[in-house]
Amino acid sequence: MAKKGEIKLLGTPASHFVNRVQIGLNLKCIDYEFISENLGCKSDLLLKSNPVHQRVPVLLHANEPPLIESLLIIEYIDEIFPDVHPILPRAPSVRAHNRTWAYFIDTQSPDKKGEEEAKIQIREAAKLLERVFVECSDGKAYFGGDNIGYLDIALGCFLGWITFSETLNNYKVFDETISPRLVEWAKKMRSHEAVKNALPSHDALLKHYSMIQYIKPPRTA
Ligand SMILES: N[C@@H](CCC(=O)N[C@@H](CS)C(=O)NCC(=O)O)C(=O)O
Repeated sequence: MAKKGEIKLLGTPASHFVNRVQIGLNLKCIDYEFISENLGCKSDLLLKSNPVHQRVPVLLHANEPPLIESLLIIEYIDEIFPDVHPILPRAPSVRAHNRTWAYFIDTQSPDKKGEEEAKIQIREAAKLLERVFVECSDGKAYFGGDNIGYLDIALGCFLGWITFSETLNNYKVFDETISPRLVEWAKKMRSHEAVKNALPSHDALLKHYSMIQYIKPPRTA
């Protein structure tokens, strides 16, 4: 178990990548210090800890070199704290399968597309992920089976922003007709303590969203 003050997480609460690490730390009951970062004016600590990408999350563990990349941080905490809530599947082939789909999740980026194109991409991704869910969950509640696993964390960290954008755009990312199992999964995830305590509130996201809209250049056709 981590000693008090041994783990620090550098991040911003509105970042789903940071939320991903928070879900992992919560599941493992790891006590950590959250160091809030202002991405508009990055701290020396962030620039020193992640000099190449200068992005959050960064995990600082005692005197170890800083760790970056949310999925790699999840793997790290799973390795050094293996006893409480194992995250990665044990079988190498299942691990590889999970990592493949986590990579898929992180490479879906509808940001730069038009609205209709983005909706089609989201729908196609939801269809695929529904199939992956059915395959991995084996009739149980999570990708990880009875417990939240690697893919649950990889996808679940987006639930804050998904809920927010569904309200804002009146559009369902996980829809009963396309991904009924994922609708159930999302409900279950949102009510899990480890997830609930990591996801930002609607108001926090609204504040962040308004700020981004204010500084973002207008989209060109
Ligand atoms: N692949 C990275 C992505 C991290 C990332 O994009 N972080 C964003 C916040 S959500 C960030 O720090 N952005 C600041 C910047 O790019 O300057 C991960 O999984 O940790």
